[in-house]
Amino acid sequence: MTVAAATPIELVQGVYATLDEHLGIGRRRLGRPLTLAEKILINHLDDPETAGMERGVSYVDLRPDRVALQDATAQMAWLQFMTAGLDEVMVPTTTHCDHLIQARDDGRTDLLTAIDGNREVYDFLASVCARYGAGFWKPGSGIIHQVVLEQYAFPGGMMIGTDSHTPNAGGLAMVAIGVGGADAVDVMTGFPWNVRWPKLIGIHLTGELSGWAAPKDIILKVADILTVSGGTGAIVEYFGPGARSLSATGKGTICNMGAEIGATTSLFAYDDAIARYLKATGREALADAAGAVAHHLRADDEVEADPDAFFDQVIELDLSTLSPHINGPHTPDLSRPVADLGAEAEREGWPMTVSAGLIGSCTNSSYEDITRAASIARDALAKGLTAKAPLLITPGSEQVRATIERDGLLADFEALGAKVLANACGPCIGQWDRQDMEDGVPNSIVTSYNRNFPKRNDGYATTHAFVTSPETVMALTIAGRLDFDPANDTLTNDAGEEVRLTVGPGEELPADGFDPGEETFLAPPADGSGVEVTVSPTSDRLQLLTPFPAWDGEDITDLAVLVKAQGKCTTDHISMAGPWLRYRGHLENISGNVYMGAVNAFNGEVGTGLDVTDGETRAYPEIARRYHEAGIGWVAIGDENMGEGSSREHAAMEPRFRGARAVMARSFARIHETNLKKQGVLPLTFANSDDYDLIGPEDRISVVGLADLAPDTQVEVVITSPDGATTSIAMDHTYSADQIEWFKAGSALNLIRQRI
Ligand code: MIC
Ligand code: SF4
Repeated sequence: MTVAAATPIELVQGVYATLDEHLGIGRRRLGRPLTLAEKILINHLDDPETAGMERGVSYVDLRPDRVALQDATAQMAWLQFMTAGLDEVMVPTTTHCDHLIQARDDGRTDLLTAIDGNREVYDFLASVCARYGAGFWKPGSGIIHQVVLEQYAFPGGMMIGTDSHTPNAGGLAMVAIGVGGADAVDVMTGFPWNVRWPKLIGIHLTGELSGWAAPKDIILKVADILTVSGGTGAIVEYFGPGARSLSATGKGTICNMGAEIGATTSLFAYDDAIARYLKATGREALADAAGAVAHHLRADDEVEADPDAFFDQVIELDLSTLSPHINGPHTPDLSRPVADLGAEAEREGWPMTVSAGLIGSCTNSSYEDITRAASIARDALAKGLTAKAPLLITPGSEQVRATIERDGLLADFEALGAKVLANACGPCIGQWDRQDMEDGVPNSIVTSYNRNFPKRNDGYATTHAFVTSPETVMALTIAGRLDFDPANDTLTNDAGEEVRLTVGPGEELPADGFDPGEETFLAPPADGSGVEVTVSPTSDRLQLLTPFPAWDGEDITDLAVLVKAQGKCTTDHISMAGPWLRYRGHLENISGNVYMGAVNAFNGEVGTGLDVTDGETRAYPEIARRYHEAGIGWVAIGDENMGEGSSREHAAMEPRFRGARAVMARSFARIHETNLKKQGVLPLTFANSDDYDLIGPEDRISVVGLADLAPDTQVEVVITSPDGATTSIAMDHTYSADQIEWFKAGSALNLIRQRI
């Protein structure tokens, strides 16, 4: 397997070669025209003739074209892959070093500090890639999704990535799906990838954006309409004249943040804007190949003419009337027009002063984004304004950084006092060693990122994070206040005059082409069998994995309730990022954070609960460790959309490692539910949502009749209260017949090992 710094044209041609035949099969079997998402899925089915295609019901086997891993999730993925005993990856795979770089001083200094501090992990990832034939993108190369967009994504392709924002590549008409590491290992070891045939949401875009409105505002508005769980189990397909008016990178922004509505992925059709982007990023041959099959890379004409006949839900958005939006704090779907934020902040008591503005992340760091934001910086300076709050810029990739430096755009930001950070996730994932603010001080920040859960950026629960477009971040940072509406309000400049900020149209692509910047890719050797991969037994950052035990065939009885979480319990609550990213390759050490952020439903406290062995109150990770050592099995109880957010399988592996047998919730986010299944923990949902209320802190839980576990059946759960009274409730599950084998084997990986 040769893995280069680009998708080989032969791979793309291979995918296009089957389109006629496979789509013919799909149209015949479904008896109707097809949407774009259906076309790409059908073309990647392991067997298009027999696969079930009942939306939200059938499970199907798919054959993705590529796999992408980022350093914080790649470690666990590779540690799992290594136990499979293969000599090389079976599908082109790349690893991207982006999450482990902490933002503090400036790009260069921070990068060198990270290379030094993470040497062991980077060496492991570089060697494991070389050993097994994968491409390695060094620290400094950029954020996985930006690099994938620039180098690997292609119209009509399908990829999976161990990061929830993998759908970013939907901007180039690709079906790109975020998964846990165990899913990636399925594909890397040559097995198909199993997923439920998705529902389809169509978003019909008409009109055209103008003024301060940006592509980001489309997804901020969609998040408002669909909420953080409205896309669960669905692919979101954007179409209509408004879709064709957006740049490829603008489309990417929208698809990227589709993760925040729980969508399986989002995508746009291939069009001229995508062709322009492919050409500008050196992929003329690919643009030509896509152009030749363009009719297959968009929905059939009937779909746009009568969308209700094809989608489970259709949303209409007129871009001409869409105003700039801003979402937050603490959840990405709390949305309103920028113009209304001031009044709401006043009412809610959110700090009105902006304490920092942050531009970049995988969501918003394209050339177009930067040119628009830089135009505001230039305008402000020319009008005698300065930024009232610190401004931090994280370029999405080395290519974007080198290009915006060459074109004088970084200088525009720096003239306004901005700090340019490394090409990495940085403050987007809690890797922000924030010097100018202390924990406990309520403050507001504005970012062009996608997530804003508490503690997400600087680790402080008292920071209120609002997500918005780069343009609005600039305006609010210059104004220094949340109650500033750039379209209507004025600011007082250093001469005492009232001035109005303006935003330029931006440039879709650099007129002088992209500057690739420093070489940051390492291709694997032709034969990696001699490469040694070492994991020190004394390392505190990497630990080889021991397989989880297989199911013993018995019912699971007498489980303690480790945690009953109330309200939001995202993967950040279950396995915090920031400082804990350090232990992403060491299962035992990272288990020191398990459920640390969960709100205890019995008393509202964060991160602590009752240890039933002695009645003491302790931190959840501590109780989990004690139960583990005492051999006590346990359950975790969750509310709605349990495990929302990240793809990190640590949120499933840590509970599994510490003895969780089941996680019972009102509902689950897709990736977390799958991760639990893959690692051998039963995800069960309350058939009657109010049954959540029945569970008390000292109850014992039994899951009975497991020998009869079968698709489309319920599971009986018996709750025994301390006085011995028992209540029996029904719970639902989403296991397919194949997935039940994962449970029986103890994990999906155990099954792969048996099959190889
Ligand atoms: C995120 O944005 O939450 C992350 C950090 O990129 C995660 C992946 C991780 O936890 O490593 C994601 O989105 O999947
Ligand atoms: Fe990185 Fe943030 Fe994007 Fe996640 S959302 S990949 S942390 S930049």
